[in-house]
Amino acid sequence: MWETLWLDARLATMTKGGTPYGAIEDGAIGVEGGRIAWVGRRADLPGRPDSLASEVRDCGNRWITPGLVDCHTHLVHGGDRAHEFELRLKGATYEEIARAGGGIRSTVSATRTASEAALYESASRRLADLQAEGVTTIEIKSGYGLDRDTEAKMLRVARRLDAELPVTVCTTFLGAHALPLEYEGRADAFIEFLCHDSLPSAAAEGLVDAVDAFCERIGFTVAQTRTMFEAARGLGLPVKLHAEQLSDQGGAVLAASFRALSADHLEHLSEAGVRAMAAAGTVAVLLPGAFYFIRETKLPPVDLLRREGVRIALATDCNPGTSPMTSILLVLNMAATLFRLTPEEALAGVTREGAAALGLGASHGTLEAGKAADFVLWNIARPAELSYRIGGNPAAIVVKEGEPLWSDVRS
Ligand code: DI6
Ligand code: FE
Repeated sequence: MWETLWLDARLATMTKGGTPYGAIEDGAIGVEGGRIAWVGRRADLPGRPDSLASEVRDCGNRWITPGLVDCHTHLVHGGDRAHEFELRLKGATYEEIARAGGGIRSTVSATRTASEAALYESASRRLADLQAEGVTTIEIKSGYGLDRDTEAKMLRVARRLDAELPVTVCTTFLGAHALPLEYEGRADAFIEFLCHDSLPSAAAEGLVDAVDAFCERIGFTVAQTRTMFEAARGLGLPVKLHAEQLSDQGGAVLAASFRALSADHLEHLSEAGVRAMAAAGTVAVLLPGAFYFIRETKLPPVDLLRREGVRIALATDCNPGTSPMTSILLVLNMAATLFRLTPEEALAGVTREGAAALGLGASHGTLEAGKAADFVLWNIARPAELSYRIGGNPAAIVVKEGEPLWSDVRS
């Protein structure tokens, strides 16, 4: 007997190679022990519904998708940058503000002074917005501490969100996000500190699932990024990279050479970068919220990524400087409108491909037997509505590991 059988649903399983969206009309999902025990057409159920599960739930012919995955966020941080936003609207550029000691550094000060409890409180509020729109798995980066204790504090908050709330959190160490004031003019020494002190101590505390860096003119060089990646490799940790966001530094090629889980942003990605990612199986994570917010005009090479078979994921990049965004559904709309992804590619980007970008492809991201019972019931007539609408939240019920955690069933 299963615990729950969800009946009378239309499933967007998001499995590859079959019908669009992996759709199953008149579908059913059996849940046992937080996992999907069975999924398929109701007609193929191995018995009468009430003989199969202790609880049978009628989905009212709603669409069900996998739980959504936000695979790139800076959810934990102190303060906000609304003031900087105001300056930018008066003409200052992002790079000018960063060079003048604003930008990331102002968030670093706010994050250093915030207590762990305050960081938990503000991050859980942002997380609640995402959960309401169906996010059940999220990646959270450090990178606003830039000293040993604050980097660890941020990652501890991320781990606590995972432990205390119905969400799966993957943590990423992003010490190489910006150069802190105390290392001004000594970037190599800062990288040394990260590799030999901050990262190993966070890893020893079990706080690190992956290692990231910001490879950019206003961030770190390819050589410094390579040093970070070598330290990660020494600790047995997978890597990913903020690459080619503002300029082409060759970061994606480097990331691919370390078999990175993902390379993210990629507006300035070269053909060589695309080919290297394709060969390495590195997922392209596109972040249309940041593209929109900084009014970038160079588009990521979506056609080339498609042609070379690079998997494309999407995420909010939720951060106070370049993407103060807590709507995963708006990401879908922006990806379709700005990057010309199809609604099916966009939905895959926050399910199957988002899970792949986190190394969770075997356990999350599609509706398949054996995977986590993370899924969302939607008040929509067709899956394309999820990327079509701007505003509004059609999520009816969000299910995390078999448990309905939020429900607003409008008939
Ligand atoms: N790229 C980004 O878009 C964010 N970090 C990064 O490496 C911006 C972070 C910030 O401005 O606070
Ligand atoms: Fe980012």
